[in-house]
Amino acid sequence: NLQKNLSILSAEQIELAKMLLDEGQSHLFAHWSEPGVDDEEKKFFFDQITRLNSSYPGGLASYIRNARNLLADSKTGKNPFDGFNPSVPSGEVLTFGDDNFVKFEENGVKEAKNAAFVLVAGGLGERLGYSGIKLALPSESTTGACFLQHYIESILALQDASCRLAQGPCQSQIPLVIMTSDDTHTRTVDLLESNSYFGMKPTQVKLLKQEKVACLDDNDARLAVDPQNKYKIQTKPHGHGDVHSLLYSSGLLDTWHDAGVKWVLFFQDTNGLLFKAIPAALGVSFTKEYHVNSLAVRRKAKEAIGGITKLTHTDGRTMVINVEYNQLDPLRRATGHPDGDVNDETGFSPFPGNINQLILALDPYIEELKKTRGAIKEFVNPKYKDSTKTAFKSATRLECMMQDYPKTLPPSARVGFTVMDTWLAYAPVKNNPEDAAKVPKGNPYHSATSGEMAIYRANSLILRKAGAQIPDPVVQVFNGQEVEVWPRITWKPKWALIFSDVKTKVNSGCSISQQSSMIINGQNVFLQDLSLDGALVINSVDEAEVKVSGCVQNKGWILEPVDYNDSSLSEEVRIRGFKIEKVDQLEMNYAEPGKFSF
Ligand code: UGB
Repeated sequence: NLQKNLSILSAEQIELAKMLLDEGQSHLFAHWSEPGVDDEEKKFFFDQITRLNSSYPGGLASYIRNARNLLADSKTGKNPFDGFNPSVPSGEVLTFGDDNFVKFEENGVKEAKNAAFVLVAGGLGERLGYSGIKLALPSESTTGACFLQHYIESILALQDASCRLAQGPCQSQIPLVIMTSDDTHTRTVDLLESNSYFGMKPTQVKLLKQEKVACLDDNDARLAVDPQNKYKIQTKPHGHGDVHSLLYSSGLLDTWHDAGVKWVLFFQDTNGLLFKAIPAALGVSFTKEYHVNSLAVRRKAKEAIGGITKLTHTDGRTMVINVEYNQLDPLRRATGHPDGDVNDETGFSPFPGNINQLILALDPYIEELKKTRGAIKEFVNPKYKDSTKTAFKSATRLECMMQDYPKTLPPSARVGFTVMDTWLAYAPVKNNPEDAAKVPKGNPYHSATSGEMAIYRANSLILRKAGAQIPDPVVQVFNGQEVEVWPRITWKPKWALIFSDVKTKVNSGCSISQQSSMIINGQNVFLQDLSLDGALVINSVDEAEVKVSGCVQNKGWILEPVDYNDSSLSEEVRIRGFKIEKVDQLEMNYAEPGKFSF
């Protein structure tokens, strides 16, 4: 069939066709029509093959060969950790607010002008069941600011703070790369454009779109033909590990190097707390000269996040790497720990939980990618029809994860990690309400409800640590999840990035009741002996210096539980299980430069 169609193909397409035949893919052409029939579709087929070929390091032939090897390993049940013994690695364990933490934060802010940020946002978040892109989801409901707005405002605040500390002129514009996919690209562009890039210069933001990879029908790695279209290969996402090959092929890393960038910070799409942990973690990377620094939190045994593990091979090799939660338990059992991954006397697993926030030193990163072209160790997870492992229930594909980057590094690489307080660093929004409600008691829900409540808790605890009187939370149930409800306090990142900012802006005479809400939307706002029982909103331009004191009391904003199934409500409200009823508030606006007291 292909022979008959050769006349309509270009020389390049004929080369690709030969490669496919050499790699055992003749079935792809078995049902092709005669020349003159479906010629356009045949061109589309080769357009797709060209894309699949160019977007994979080493091309489609490598993909097929890698797949064959990994599928053979999977069939024989080869243990990817064969010969490795897991142990708990050592890293930097930080406690919010102590001297060590404060020192790292200050170093981190200084260093931020030399950073570039990379946000992986190609995932659709099927588990969350939200129909929009996750970056557009409000991170909390007092301001309604979405995750992307919060991230961009945090990066801009870091940029300004870092430049203020620089000796001499500083024109730094921290670059932001967002990795998208066909599932998220257009909506990410729309979100940025319709919001004027949330204050960032459009040239500061680059989008890199990841391509999906070919699906595989059998253990011989025969590519799967789309059931709806015989001229199309079925594809599925390859995973967030693609970010490394995309950065490499984009040429951005060299541009950054030339511009003086030293650190690349990778992060995920829905963690509203993350930027509270970034300055200290960057300070650790800088101080310890880490080539790789993974942010981690204490993790409950069997909690569905990967564990940072030291693997020591019988031949002496060692690496510090994330081991996914479903592998850590069997690995422990297979290496003399019959209980598997269990909590120790602290009530947590001794293996810190990977939150997939990586800080890489740029120069060694570039060196490594020159060797690997950004290819990351892959895995395959076929669902077999039966125990003979000869047929799949549905087509599978290779996958890769960004945190597997250290797997190819030489032993000389300085790979470390930084454990942060969970309340400060990690509250992702990943699970839909029904699944969240089924999470075992004591384990985190990772839902829109818990993600929002975690922001209020963190802000309350930070103010408390700075000396303000903040009462204990009350427990409420939303969408079947029991959560702590603290005062609903939010602030713009430029108000306070690090603990010492908070300490200069809040004095110990302040008190905020549990029913209160407060939004600080301004840079130079100082809370002095403020007593708040109600709702207070402060809006001020950067050139205004506002001192807020005295007693503010009003009916405030009420958290009202809502029914998840109430289709009259927006999806954003339903997935968190409550809405904020704005009954009464004091709103103060300072639109002019000057000094003001209230
Ligand atoms: N993502 C992409 O950009 N492209 C893709 O193809 C897939 C995802 P998930 P996951 O935080 O607790 C990770 O689906 O992969 C983006 C770690 O592997 O939310 O199940 C996507 O948009 C795990 O070790 O998470 O698990 C999102 O921003 C643990 O750290 C990000 O990748 C876990 O996250 C993560 O995708 C966690």
